[in-house]
Amino acid sequence: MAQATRPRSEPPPAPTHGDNAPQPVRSLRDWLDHLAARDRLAVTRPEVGLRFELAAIAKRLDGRRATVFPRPGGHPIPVVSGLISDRGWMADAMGVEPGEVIARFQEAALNPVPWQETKSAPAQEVIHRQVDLARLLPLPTHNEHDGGPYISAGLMITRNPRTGKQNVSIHRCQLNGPNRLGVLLLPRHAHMFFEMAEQSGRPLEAAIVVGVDPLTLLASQAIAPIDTDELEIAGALHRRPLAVVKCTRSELRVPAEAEIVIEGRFLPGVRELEGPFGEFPQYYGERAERHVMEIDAVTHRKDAIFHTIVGGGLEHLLLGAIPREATLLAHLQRSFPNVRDVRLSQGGVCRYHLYVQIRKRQEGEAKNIMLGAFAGHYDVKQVIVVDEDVDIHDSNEVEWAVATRFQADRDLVIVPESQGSKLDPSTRDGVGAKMGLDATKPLTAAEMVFKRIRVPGEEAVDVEGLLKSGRTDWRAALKG
Ligand SMILES: Cc1cc2nc3c(=O)[nH]c(=O)nc-3n(C[C@H](O)[C@H](O)[C@H](O)COP(=O)(O)O)c2cc1C
Ligand SMILES: [Mn+2]
Repeated sequence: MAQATRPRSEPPPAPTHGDNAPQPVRSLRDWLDHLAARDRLAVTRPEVGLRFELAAIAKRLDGRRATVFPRPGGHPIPVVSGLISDRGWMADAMGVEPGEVIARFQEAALNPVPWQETKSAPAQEVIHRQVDLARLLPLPTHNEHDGGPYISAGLMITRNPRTGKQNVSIHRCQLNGPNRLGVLLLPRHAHMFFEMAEQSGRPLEAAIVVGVDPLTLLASQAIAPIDTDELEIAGALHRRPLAVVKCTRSELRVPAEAEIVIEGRFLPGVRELEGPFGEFPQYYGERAERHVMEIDAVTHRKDAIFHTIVGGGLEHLLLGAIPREATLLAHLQRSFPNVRDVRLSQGGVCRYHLYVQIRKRQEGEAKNIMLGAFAGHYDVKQVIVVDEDVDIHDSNEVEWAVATRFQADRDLVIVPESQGSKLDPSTRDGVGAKMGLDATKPLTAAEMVFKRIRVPGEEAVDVEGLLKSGRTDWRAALKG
């Protein structure tokens, strides 16, 4: 997509953080260019159907390519999905090595960069005050039993009614009427602000920002204290202040480079049915009475792009995993400096199963570490602790450690009836058990007992050079 417009008051160029160091990505369009240059972007034929067909294609390409859908369902605004399919892609977006992603996120979360306001913004090139969302935007329906078309990749910007500080989070938004959305607000920051507003009988102003770069999306998932503005974490990830613009109907500030902004407010005393919706554990989030947002205005770029996240896809999983890993690692390392790395496994829906790699110093400490991890986030349901010779980025390695270093009568910890994830259908409304597995070697084991087999020279040997290229005629080869 051509870069047709630029903000008139662009922030100054960023200071570099090293000679020729790769720079963080700053806009959705730059990111699409980056993906296209690496053969990680697919463009479909025009007019793919918004109901299921679009999600079906995005899902099939999940993990390999992001997808651009021109004229989806005949709508002039294109849709993009699958912006992050891989942790390596997020490293590229940050401008760091894959092994540095967690540390970079921790650094950004600890050193937020205040945003910079601009007067005119690409996000407001076109302004609609007569709002019919289904007509203005290409809203897709993803899963078989979803309650309707959804906005699934919008940053919900709200403000603390008491302090004025902004918050950013992502919430599923079901189309409930031409200018009404049913929104799932789990009890975190946006929900808290809404309760403050509702108690005084007032609406809560909100803006939904669709079409931002992957770092701003990631920042929205930071597990930060209340009154930490996640747009400032986005600034830190960008290594320069994020340009923001004031909304046309409220005091909220939104990313100026965004593709689309939906302005409105949550209504006090109003609830409407929302759901079901296909969620990250690969099950449906239930249909229930939820908060309602009424929309007053939609603004967008002249040639706007709409972003959708297919529930349970890698984009959804990784956006949650990276900030959680950053928080869990920092949390564990405060008490256990010998914790080296953590990983929320993909099979554990990037939320429930945590691998912890330690440099073991003391028998029994793996069990203390498990308990620390359960306390670190209530979603964590299973913790496997391994030694530093086990690669926790490879689930097969972790399973091997469990297979050969773990005995259930001695190395298993179960905490019954504790708080878990309400989206885990095996819990009783979020009440379930925790399980910890100590798969570390005993410190006192005789050296040869846990010595991993190794063929000397296996890594170094030049196999390609030694194999005659493509030759399969073994009889002729043996004759010399
Ligand atoms: C794609 C995606 C969809 C999400 N949907 C919801 C949702 O519908 N409701 C919700 O409360 N949280 C949802 N979340 C999680 C929140 O956005 C996340 O926990 C956020 O960090 C909360 O911000 P806060 O701590 O500032 O309140 C979603 C996250 C992602 C990545
Ligand atoms: Mn927050």
